[in-house]
Amino acid sequence: MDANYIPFHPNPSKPRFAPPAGAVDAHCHVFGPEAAFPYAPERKYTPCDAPKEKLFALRDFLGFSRNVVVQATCHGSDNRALVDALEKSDGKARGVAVVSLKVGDSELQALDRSGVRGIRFNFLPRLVDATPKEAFLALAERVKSLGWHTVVYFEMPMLETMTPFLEALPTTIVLDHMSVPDAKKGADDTAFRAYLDLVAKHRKIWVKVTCPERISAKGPPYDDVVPFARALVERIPDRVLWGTDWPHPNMTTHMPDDGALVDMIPRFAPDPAQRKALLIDNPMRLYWAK
Ligand code: 0GY
Repeated sequence: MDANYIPFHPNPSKPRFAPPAGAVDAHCHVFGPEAAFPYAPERKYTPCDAPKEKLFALRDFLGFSRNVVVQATCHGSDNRALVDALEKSDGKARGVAVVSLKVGDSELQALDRSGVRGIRFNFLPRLVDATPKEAFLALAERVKSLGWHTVVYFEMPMLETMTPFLEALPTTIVLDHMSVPDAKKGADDTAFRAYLDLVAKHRKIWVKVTCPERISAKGPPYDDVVPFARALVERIPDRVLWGTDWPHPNMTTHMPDDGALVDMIPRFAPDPAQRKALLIDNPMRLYWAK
């Protein structure tokens, strides 16, 4: 399969906003390189190679200190590219893996030693074939004893059917990309208000205020996404995370400028104390506790 999405931005702008020292990019990926780490046969898309060296260079260029590398579906449950990145990061990266339902305890323990701190459950039909929720719950029970959390990726129209599952999960939960609200409806929409109430009620639920480029109905500079992120930062300041989502898989309309994404942070979190929580305290608590 040829690569079928737009490559990442070749030369992002230098952000005007300087992240505070110790800031964490808490959602990004490494892809391949394919010659060393082949893509999964069951993948729904083939990315361009986005190797760890490029990610680490981007981290430094944008002014971040650390990365959380999240396993994407194009690598399936083969976490070798992820583990390689963690092991070559000088302790500056932690990971979120995808594991098969048959994963053994020794594999989970090895992932833990490499710096994995969570597993990801993906509910997007365009990215994965469905897994029964009971199977995910059983996996969550197993990783709980390692102190790991679960990252759950679903989109806002699924909120009602996802709620009992989220309530049943025994771990801390991190929701990807604000669960992709409908930007056209605005942050006062009933569904997003219900979402805010749900995440405020359950202290185990965290949210990534990421992916304006995926959520926006208007495109750059993604003004229509700011009210969603801001509402979350205000409502659950100690349970929000921020990340670039580099190299932005499956962007078909345009490729974001990572520097411009960093420049959105003060709009999401206008107060320096909010930004310290978002960029340092929260991700450090979740990913660098041990
Ligand atoms: C993301 C989002 C996407 C891709 C994946 O696992 C994946 O392949 O998550 C997407 O297409 O929305 O988290 O980068």
